[in-house]
Amino acid sequence: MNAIRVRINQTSLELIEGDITRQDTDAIVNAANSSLLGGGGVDGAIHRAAGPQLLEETRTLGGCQTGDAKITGGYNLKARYVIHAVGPVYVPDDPHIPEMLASAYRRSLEIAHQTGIRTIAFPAISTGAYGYPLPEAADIALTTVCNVMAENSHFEQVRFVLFDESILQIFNSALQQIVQSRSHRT
Ligand code: AR6
Repeated sequence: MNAIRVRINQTSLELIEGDITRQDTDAIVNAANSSLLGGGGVDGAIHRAAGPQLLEETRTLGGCQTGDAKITGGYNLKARYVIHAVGPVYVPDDPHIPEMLASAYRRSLEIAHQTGIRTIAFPAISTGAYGYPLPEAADIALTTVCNVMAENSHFEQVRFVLFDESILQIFNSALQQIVQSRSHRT
């Protein structure tokens, strides 16, 4: 499947299969943990690609709460900034968990806007080590981002970089449903 693109307000929303560390957007988002000291998955890949200066900077930040985000430089990455977002560990039937995942996306976009970032790439936060089921996580991620895009037009491009074709398919299904329900509202 090729890239999927929709336009909401002034922003192009794009879904692609790929590696988040290789994106040339102004910022890439890290699926971090609350220590901000690195880990596996996206976090490990970003720290390896950015180089040791990234850890030097994240050490100074005092960690980050679940549902929040903090920004650093991108060092050896193409992206100028990394926004470290902390998603929740999935717990079935806990009503706070979806809100914490939405908050991780919202806070990343708030910080990006405050920094003047116009293009940003997200991974599927919480869907690896943190165990969030992909269809639910995709719906929350895309609904949150689409709502921010509908409210303001600060961003030129928001890109989701999904690690394989099956994750891209799940995000695409969620996006088609959201786009349909939005078109029924107007
Ligand atoms: N580019 C894009 N997506 C990727 C990449 C990549 N290079 N590598 C993995 N994915 P995860 P989490 C996908 O585990 O669930 C770390 O140890 C992967 O297929 O990276 O939020 C942190 O330090 C999955 O769909 O993040 C935390 O302790 C998605 O990215 C913890 O894991 C997220 O998987 C965070 O867990």
